[in-house]
Amino acid sequence: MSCIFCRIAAGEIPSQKVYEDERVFAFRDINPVAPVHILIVPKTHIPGADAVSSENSSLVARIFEVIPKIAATEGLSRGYRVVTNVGEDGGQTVMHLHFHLIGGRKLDIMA
Ligand code: DGP
Repeated sequence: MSCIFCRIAAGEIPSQKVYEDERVFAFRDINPVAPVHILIVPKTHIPGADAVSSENSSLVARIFEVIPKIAATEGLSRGYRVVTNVGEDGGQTVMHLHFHLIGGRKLDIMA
């Protein structure tokens, strides 16, 4: 298994885990841009948001069920941002679907 996020989700590479269930894994970003910066990933490999289909979209739904739970645990009652980058122009550097949960400060307007 060569995908780094597959290996993190499998526990093969250490991470600061914040949530795990049968299908979803969440851990702190190694390069945080805000006081709270968590990555939420499916345990199953999906290359990116451009590879979501009727076959795997239930995993995305599950991730969006989990996000508010993590946000509450992290104390993000004032709000937060959920971002997924897609492809080179979108700034995606890890080709395993992941959602950035960012918060803990007032965020700038996005470019
Ligand atoms: P993106 O640019 O959207 O593909 O985001 C990838 C993010 O993944 C980036 O913010 C840094 C983070 N990241 C990359 N490698 C690791 C790692 O090994 N551990 C952790 N915790 N985060 C990583």
